[in-house]
Amino acid sequence: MTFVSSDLLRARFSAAMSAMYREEVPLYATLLDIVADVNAKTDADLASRDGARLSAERHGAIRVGTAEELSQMRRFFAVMGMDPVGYYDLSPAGVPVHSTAFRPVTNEALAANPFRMFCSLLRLELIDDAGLRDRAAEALSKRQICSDRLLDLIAKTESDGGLGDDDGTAFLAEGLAVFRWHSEAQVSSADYRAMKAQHGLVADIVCFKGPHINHLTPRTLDIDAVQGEMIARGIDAKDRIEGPPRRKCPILLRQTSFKALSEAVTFKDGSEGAHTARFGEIEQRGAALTPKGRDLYDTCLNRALAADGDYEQALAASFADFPDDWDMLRSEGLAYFREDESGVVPIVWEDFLPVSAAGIFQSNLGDDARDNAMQGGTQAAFEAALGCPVRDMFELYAAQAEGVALTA
Ligand code: OOG
Ligand code: NI
Repeated sequence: MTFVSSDLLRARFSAAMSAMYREEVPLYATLLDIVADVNAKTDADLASRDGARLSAERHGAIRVGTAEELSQMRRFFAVMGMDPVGYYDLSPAGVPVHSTAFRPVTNEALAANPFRMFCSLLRLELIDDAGLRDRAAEALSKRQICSDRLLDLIAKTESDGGLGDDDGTAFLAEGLAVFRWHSEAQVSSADYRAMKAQHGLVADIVCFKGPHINHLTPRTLDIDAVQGEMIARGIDAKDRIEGPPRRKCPILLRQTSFKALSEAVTFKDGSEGAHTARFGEIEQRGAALTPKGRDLYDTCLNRALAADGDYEQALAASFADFPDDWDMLRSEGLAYFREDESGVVPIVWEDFLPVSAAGIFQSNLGDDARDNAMQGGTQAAFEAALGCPVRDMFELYAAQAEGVALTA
């Protein structure tokens, strides 16, 4: 029996998600056009190295409601060679979820297709109204996000070690359906309003049949150019690019998005309404930073966030301390590098940034961004729900840098 490789399944899944989202959110198609134009014109340092993977590259994001759903997602993404990497607690920013990212981890798998999925778990315990919390838990307990057929195919992969051609095709079709948008809400309009009043994310996660994909994000080589073009075309773009400032040597991740669209919804009582959750995002990826580099990044970013006045200026000023030269980044141990045919190259950051993620969440909730203190989440609680530990991103980058063979 020959199995379809997990790399191929992941590449096909990523392409299928993109095609589906293009139909569901037409502005995403516009965004892809802008990104393709800008990338074609950009002769950035990273371009030549990542050219092959660039046009197929994207990440997505989903939000699930229960431990069972999260562990099903872990098993689902494992079929496509995607492991949970990192733990993100969004509660300091007033977002009642904690998260991980499912992604490939080896140099080879990343080169084949780097598709990642940011996956958040609702922290139901943060709903303070006990009646509402019970109604939310009940709505979630009634739904099954994966079809029986999909669960069978996941179990088959786990026992046999892979899927044949036909099963692989069925797996992708059933998998795609999990993330499709459903306009029929599973709750009454009164419950929807109550959940939305609690937090926009509660309504988005609890009220629908499944964890609809909430954005897909192509990678650009020049995010300032894409942002400028979005504004020129009158697209309702987020006003600030998250992450580090523009630099000669890009580091980590810069992100911006266009605001979520309003989509028609029918409630269980037959009434009609609208839901605002799904948007488009663009990212520019740079070099992965070591723990030392990451500390320096956090220091610079926090200084800019705390400053008064113009944010862009404060950001540029505070990052003046961050070396913007590949040799210095390397000699000071701030970024990860590896050797390939073209010499020593920076390793691409494959992960996410909690402050940026919070900014993306907040700009797309369709209600006022909140900043309420919330009880922090714990990695242990998240991992208990997930059913395994998350992988440490710094260990993965160090292994990539050393050319150590990693086991998926
Ligand atoms: C996820 C937001 C985080 C990113 O790129 O930082 C994210 C969400 O809105 O569900 O995707
Ligand atoms: Ni994103």
